[in-house]
Amino acid sequence: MRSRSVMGAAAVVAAALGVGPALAHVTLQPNKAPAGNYFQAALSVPHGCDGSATLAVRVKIPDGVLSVKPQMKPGWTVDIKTRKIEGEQPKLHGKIITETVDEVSWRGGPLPDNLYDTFGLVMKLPDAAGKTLYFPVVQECEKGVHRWIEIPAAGQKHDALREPAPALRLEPKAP
Ligand SMILES: [Cu+2]
Repeated sequence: MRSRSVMGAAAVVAAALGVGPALAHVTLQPNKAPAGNYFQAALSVPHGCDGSATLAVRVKIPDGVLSVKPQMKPGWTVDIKTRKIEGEQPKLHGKIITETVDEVSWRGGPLPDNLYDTFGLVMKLPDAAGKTLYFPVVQECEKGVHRWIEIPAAGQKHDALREPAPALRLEPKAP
């Protein structure tokens, strides 16, 4: 199947760059952050779908992540969907937060397969050191789609998945 050879090629490029195979997929960079902090990261899109250009990148924001702002990108329109916060509602700067960003999508480009691009997010992280947050992404291309939504089962390696969801490891805050 051709997609394996494209992924294979991306993995070779990743290896040549001295980075892990996972970086040949859509990932969140950086992929570690101090728990509870405000944080800036970007979804890195290193290839299209089976050689086809990327037209849209849609990401689901995990529970507990607040104050999300996507990056404005010339040539791309940004759509932000929100959801009501169920259960205990957090306070930020003395204000009770009842709604949060649920999903962000960038549509436009196209981003050709032989180029990479990044799609930025700023956010407030939950105070949950040791936890890994997953940001499932759907990458729509001119032809085809990649669903980077797989979450490793307990003990399973992220790299073992075919379409792993971008992950962010929350680390203890520096003392
Ligand atoms: Cu890949």
